[in-house]
Amino acid sequence: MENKTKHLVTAALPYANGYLHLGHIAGAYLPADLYARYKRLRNENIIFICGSDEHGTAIEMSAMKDKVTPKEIIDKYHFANKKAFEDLGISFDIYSRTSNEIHHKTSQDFFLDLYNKGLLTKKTEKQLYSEKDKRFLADRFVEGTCPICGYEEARGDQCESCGSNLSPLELINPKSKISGDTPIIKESVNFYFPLESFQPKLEEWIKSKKNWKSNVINYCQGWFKTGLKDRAITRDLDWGVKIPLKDFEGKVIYVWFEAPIGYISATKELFIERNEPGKWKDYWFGKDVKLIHFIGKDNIIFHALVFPAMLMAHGDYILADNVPANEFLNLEGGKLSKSKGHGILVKDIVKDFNPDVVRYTLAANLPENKDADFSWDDFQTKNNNELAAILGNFINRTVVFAKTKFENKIPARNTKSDDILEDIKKQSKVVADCFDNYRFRDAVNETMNAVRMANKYFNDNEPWKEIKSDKEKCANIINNCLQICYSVAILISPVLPFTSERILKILNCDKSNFEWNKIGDIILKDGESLGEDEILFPQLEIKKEEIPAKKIIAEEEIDIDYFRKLKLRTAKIIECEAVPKSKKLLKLQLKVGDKKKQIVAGIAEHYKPEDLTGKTIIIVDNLKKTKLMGIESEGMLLAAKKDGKLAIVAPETEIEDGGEVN
Ligand code: B3M
Ligand code: ZN
Repeated sequence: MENKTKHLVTAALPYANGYLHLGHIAGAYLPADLYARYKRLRNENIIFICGSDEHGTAIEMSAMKDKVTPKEIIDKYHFANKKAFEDLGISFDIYSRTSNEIHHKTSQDFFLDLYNKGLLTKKTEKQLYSEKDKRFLADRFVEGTCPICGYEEARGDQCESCGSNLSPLELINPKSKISGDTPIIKESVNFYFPLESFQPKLEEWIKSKKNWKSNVINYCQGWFKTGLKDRAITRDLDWGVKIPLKDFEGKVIYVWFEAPIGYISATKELFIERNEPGKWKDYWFGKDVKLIHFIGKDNIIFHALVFPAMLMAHGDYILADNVPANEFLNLEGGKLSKSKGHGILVKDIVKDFNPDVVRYTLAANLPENKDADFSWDDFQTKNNNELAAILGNFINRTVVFAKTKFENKIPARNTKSDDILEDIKKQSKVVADCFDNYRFRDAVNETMNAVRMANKYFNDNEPWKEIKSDKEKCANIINNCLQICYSVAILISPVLPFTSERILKILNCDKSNFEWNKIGDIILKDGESLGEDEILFPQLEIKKEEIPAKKIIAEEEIDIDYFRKLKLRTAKIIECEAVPKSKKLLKLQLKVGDKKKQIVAGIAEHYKPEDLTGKTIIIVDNLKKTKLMGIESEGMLLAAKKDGKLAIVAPETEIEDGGEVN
């Protein structure tokens, strides 16, 4: 283990001021996880590092908006995002956070190292300062008119209307976002990192990266052409890692300087947890280490240029072996962006759907070389036509056959190996080649091709016929198919880790042979009992009108007029019955004042029809008519939901139906 190549895999540290959406996952975390899981299966030495990015003005801004402290914001999102990652099966070895002491210390030491080498330059600059707020107004803390396009709400760092990069001083008529105060100009000293002087070294280094993706190389070339500029690496802010020097109180290290150092701090933390505190150095200073940064394309400059330059400046550290950055994921053709409220949140989708289906749909469609699109139609197709029809079908037909014809045992084989097992082994090499070269979409496709081969073997060998004519031959076929089930469990596990576990359970197997190199081997022993079969991927039928709006529209503030558009009324349930063939739906007949209405509600798992008759509830009365399982529904009842519980919302005291709810 020790003298093998080490893989140090990082995924961008998400800001802890918002929930993760599918765009984030497709950009960095899923490809990183696929890679990490695959490498582990190959018994490679690999650690997979991530954590929350918890500094920067964006976080201070969110705190101010919500009238809470930055600490409250980062705690809320750190734990929510950590859980969302776990629910989606993203298998970090550590999910740390940049607010940890160890990170502050590590970044400060890094800063001091460069400072002591005389590499950092001090510059006195004019900055906007609010006497009322008693602080400098960096980047997003100031708003004013854009000097380029005249947009009146341009931010200190950027105009959202014309896209120009701005500095706070360029704004016409600047105002503090905190108090509305008009700031004055005051001088302040900040430190700069000499990025410009690193350009020749960076150019040479990037030139040696023959196997990098062209989108990343082109992006870097673009920067080289414009010419790299020195960068301010400190800010006049409170929230962040303090500058570890006297006379610099009230200033912090710029978030983009310390966040990548977070990869180093998190590695230290991981090995402290593992009781080998000095071991982090084997990775960051080691000879035979591959550092791989998985990121979205908006972070290329920091991972492919700025951070490597920082590491070069410090010396000793290894540099990235690869930065396989992805393009963007769109949703139903539009851009996924949490600020525009147009994203599917991980925490929501994993509640309603099998996380492996989410992983599979995204993995098959990663924005590796160009932007890609997520659509619910595709999600459903992937579940029904690929996961259920190919993978689920093969596992199911095999174990059901063994169950019905061979007493749920593994029938004895009479050959050592068979061509089909060799073919599956060969195919696993094709898949491996895709993983090794960061071609994850292809890896998914080739994985499914292996399962297609397995289905073809089953079909071509017609065990349902052989069982009547040649039971021994049939036993051999089914034994092969069961061995393939085990191989498939290994093969799919980077993409479908939860399903892989379920297959092992169905096979009644442990993980003692769970290694990539054993794909195609004979693992299961004759005569052993199988577990219980189950349907791995039930058919999905997602109706457009059933996709809850909340999944597409993230929480955003609304004004009172928007709320008033909703006509909420009290309604009395006159009759209630179950909808045949549906686990979730009840059909309700309502009286709403002098109107009668029928609605269909997804509450059958929580209420019995007979318990509801006679109750007064609250409905959205002016919802467009729709059909659920062919039944007309003319409104929607209100119910509260949390942690799998559901409770219908009802008036607190007796009140007539038809009453308006405000
Ligand atoms: N937090 C930006 C982002 O979430 C930033 C990444 C830091 S990686 C060191 O896109
Ligand atoms: Zn503008």
